Amino acid sequence: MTSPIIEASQKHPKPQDRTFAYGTAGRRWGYRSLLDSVVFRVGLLAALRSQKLNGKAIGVMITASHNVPEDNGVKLVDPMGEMLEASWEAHATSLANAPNEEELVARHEHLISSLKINTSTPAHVILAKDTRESGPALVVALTDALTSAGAKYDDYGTLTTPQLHYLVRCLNTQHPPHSEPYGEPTEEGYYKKIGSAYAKLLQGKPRPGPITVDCANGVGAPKLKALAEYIGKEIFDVRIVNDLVDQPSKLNYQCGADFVKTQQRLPPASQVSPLARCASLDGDADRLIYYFTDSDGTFRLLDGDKIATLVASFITDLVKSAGISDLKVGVVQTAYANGSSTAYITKTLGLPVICTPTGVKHLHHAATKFDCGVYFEANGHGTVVFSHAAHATIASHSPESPAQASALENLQALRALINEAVGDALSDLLLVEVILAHKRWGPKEWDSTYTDLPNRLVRVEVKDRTVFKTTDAERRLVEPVGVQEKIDSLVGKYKQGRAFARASGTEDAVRVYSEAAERGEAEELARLVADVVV
Ligand code: NG1
Ligand code: ZN
Repeated sequence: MTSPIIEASQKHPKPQDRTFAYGTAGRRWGYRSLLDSVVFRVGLLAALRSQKLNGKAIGVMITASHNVPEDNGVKLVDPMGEMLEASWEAHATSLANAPNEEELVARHEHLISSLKINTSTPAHVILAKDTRESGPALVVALTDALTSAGAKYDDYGTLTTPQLHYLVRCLNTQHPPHSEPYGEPTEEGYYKKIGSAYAKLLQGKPRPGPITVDCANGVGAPKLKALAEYIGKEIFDVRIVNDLVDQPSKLNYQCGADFVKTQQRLPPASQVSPLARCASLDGDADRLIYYFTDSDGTFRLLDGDKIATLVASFITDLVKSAGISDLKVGVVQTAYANGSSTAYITKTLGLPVICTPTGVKHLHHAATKFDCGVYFEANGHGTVVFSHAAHATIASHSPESPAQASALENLQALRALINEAVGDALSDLLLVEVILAHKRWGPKEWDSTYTDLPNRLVRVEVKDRTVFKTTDAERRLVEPVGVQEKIDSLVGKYKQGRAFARASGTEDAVRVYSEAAERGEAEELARLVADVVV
């Protein structure tokens, strides 16, 4: 008898000449025809993951984030809304690379026995996609796999990546031993949760003026509209640009968080007056960056580092004002964080900083070491996580004055506003708006907290990026032998110089980053390091 998996898999055959690997942020393998078999096989793994975890809901998101419209990708979401446990990435790679149906079934069965999976446990998978043209066909590959594996699934249609993470966490916290559900497991529940926390935090505060948000022509546009409708124009006056979701070729084109961060300029569609607050999301709305033009027309970027410092300082003040003394706030960054931000956090805010390798899974994990861990990549992906102890303290602390009581209430509302499961551009946007209103700051006051060191990021094409091996949170190369010494001697020649080279986890290239006291020097240093690497 042919197994249902073999039969279903024959409709989604693997291209013979390809090898796939689970990347730093899920998988991005371009073109739909290549991804069809990958998504099918990820579906099989999602069902196994759910069975392994006693039928907990597992999420599958089809998106390629900030990448070009022709790309697509697929990511698994673990029960508490986190990214897939690292040890399972190898299983994804193994299934994705099985050369034919028989081998796929053999590897699938091997996983069942080696991971001791009880296949009579009902599996539950929830799925969503972004607005890419290839999304619907990939959903067919996914649901074919889930059906063939006998898994129950719910298709939530088009969502932002963080909305799917939110839903997974809600579904898995509805019942004991969880004492309170994360939220209602619906899209409306998401708007309700973060929208009402936002309204609560703005009570008695100056109404924020209008904000222009570039939605990268992606899924963030309709979702931000829905959120804004829920909250109401009175306190959330958002002007949306780049919302052409019915023109898939426009996704992330000349717009979006990645465009603005790498080009350091306004998206052409944004026509804004000086000192007006602007923000950009990426294609699946998990990254957020702010910016504005100064009175003299200069473009000023308020990136993930600026968001992290703003959030960390606000929470620190709130904790203090609430009279809580034993809650340790810390910040997690990567090597791409601007040196000025790190100095500001440690010297001015007096908070500890941990540096991790690139990729949010590393940052998220390190952030859980603090009672309150704030993590952001410079590119705008990040959030805040609270430990169990911190949640308990915030829920049960007794204030000793009306001022303490009000700070505590704000801290409690902040917990509801923040999407702890994953970096979430919509929730982060509301968070920044709240903090600016509380501080009575415009973008210029925020920007003036510290001045970024001039920096440069370049992409270097190399013959084989796998020969580049790093240590010290990717800040130093151990291989190829001798290259780090050359970088060190170059860096030593520049005032406030810092540079590193590492292989990209998502593209076939090496990235070189440099910083120095002057713009020209930062650029020269990047060029020289790139020459050493190539
Ligand atoms: P790689 O390609 O490994 O540098 C890029 C970003 C990461 C992260 C991942 C996943 C930079 C320099 N790198 O990783 O921060 O966002 O993509 O999307 O921005
Ligand atoms: Zn993204």
